[in-house]
Amino acid sequence: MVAEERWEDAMKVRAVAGAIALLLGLFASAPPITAAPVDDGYALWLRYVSAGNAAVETRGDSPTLAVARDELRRGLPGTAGPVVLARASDAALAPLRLRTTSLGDEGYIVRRATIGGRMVTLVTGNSDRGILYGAFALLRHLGTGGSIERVDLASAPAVRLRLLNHWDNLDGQVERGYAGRSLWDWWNLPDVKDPRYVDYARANASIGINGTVLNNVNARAESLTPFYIAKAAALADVFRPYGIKVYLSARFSAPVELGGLKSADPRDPEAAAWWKAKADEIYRAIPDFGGFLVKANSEGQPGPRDYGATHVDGANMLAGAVKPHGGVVMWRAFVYADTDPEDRAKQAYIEFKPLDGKFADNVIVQVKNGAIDFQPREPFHPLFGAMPATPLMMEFQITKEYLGFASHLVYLGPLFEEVLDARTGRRVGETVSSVITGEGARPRLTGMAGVANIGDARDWTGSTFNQANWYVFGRMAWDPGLGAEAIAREWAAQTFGNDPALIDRVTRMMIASREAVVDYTGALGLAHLFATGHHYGPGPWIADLKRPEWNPVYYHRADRNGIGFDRTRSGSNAISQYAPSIARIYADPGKTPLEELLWFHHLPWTYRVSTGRTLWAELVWRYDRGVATVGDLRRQWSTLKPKVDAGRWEKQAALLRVQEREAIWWRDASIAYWMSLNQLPLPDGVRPPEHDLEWYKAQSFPFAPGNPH
Ligand code: GCV
Repeated sequence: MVAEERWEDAMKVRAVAGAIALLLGLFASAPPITAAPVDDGYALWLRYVSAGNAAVETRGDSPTLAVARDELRRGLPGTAGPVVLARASDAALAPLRLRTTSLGDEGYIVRRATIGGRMVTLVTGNSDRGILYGAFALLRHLGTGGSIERVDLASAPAVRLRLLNHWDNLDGQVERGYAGRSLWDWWNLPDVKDPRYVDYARANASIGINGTVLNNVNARAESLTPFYIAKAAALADVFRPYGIKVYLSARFSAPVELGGLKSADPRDPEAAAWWKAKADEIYRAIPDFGGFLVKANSEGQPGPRDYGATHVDGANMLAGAVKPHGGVVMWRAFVYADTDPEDRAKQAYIEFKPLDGKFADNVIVQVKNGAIDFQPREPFHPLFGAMPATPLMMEFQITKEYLGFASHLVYLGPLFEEVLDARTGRRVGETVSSVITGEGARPRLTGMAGVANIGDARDWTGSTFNQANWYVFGRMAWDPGLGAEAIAREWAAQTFGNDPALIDRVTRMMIASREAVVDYTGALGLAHLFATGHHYGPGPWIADLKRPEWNPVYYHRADRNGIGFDRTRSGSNAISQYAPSIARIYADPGKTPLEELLWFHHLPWTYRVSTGRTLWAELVWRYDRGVATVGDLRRQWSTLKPKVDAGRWEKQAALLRVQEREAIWWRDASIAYWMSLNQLPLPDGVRPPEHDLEWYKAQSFPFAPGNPH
């Protein structure tokens, strides 16, 4: 039983109790018989307000149709009138002459229609999965204030692979996970199938997510043993009716570690045969297994380069193993090497660009949104648009490794939108979004992955607002053009209720929150200023780590005179990896957007930026703006106390207190450090840091969550 049902039951008990009290004339003085249950956020955005026994009919029979029907019965008001779920190929729909070709195999139509002489609400698609997505679209329509009498929806997903990437380890720890431990109870699987897996699948299906990579990209070979394949198969069985395929991260050296081979060289027929046999074995257990995700030759992971082979050799060899079964290989482009003195931001492009057009047709290259690593802001990755003959898949990070973990309220919609809308300059009108949706290209694999922020925390993601990041990822993967604000509004309506004033306020808070985290962690294109390992809190002074590009000083390059990473021709020339029209903008500090200025330029502290302030004054101004915005978030949230249940309101209020305190910490620590370098006074009227630099440097957080071990 899920929370909303418990909540509904409890409310029914309360209603009956209230009626009895009223009858006895005791209403005003009687104490409540049951206390209102605390809303723990478990129900996510699937909190249907007027559940009843709506007449929902399915024409045809399948597990997917059954779950679509059950969801509608759970969520539609009893007055909804007949709702019919039918495949587009159903003869009864022929007179309607529906245009279903463009729906593909996952799109849906939801509209009023006369079927068999009866006016009904029709939910249809070319497949049962399409119908399932249509059912959720109908519930969303109602949950955001739409009426069933005028429903008229049609939609198809923009990309084929809409995947969560779980960085979950087999021991239950989640790398960069801040919402408890892994949902997967590997120990008790396959026998114990936690009912929560069904709710996970429902939530994902409701936003169009159709695949999940179960294990960390820093993979253990053991996840490919029969013992773990059986466990993955059990999860696949639960997820299948919801249109969700299971994928696994594959450790490239598994043929050596599990198979006892001498080499995992992709050109070695023995290694290829091992993978083929392994794929066959997996498909026997999971007939619709999606395929492999691979992190190769990156941060110590094994890969084809260990043998002098290329990423193409590695990816194509694995692709050959899954191809007969219809599987895919998602090969990550997140590579950089400590032996390479080249600017880290350039390394993936240097390695992958020459491989364009060489990958097998069931390989898709998975590229992070920016060239470094999921920073609060990064310019779009230069590979987007630069590999026209290769399918590229977006990788966003939903879990907020560098954005205050699960503690800070940061809505990622504006970040996703900014990247997707970026023009590549390579072809007329081309954007990052059109690259990943494959617009204008021959039909090919397309996809978007999000590193999951889900754990076994009761509210799944560590806070109510983090749920919005899961939600916006799914919605944007379905339709990158929806817009961050529109998605925030629909999430707020379904999560907190359809009160326009509340939705306005929550949406404003969400939209403001992204720029706030950029401001208080380091604006103007600064990046990677985080404390070591866990990446929580400021560490711009760190300079003693083994690899140069692990040190914040590598990224900001600040000294007495200036700050920023020169990526123009006088520096690393990373700008040359962008299309000439974009590179020309980035070459000129006067034209580079302020938001990206120090990503591309090393400038004197006294440099005057477009606002009229000096660089130093602008940076300080933005730290203060970030702190002020968080203060404002707190104030806005406090006005919503009467409109939000106590359970969720109190937790968020406490987290906002943490965020305000930590925004101040970030600001003060950073300013103290920059002042130790530039020796400049603070602009007039600006509050000095509370402590001296040594105090900030002395802070340590040995047990911060999510840190790999
Ligand atoms: C899974 C960053 C993170 C690592 C992560 C890596 C990756 O470096 O800090 O935890 O490893 O990205 O995306 O592979």
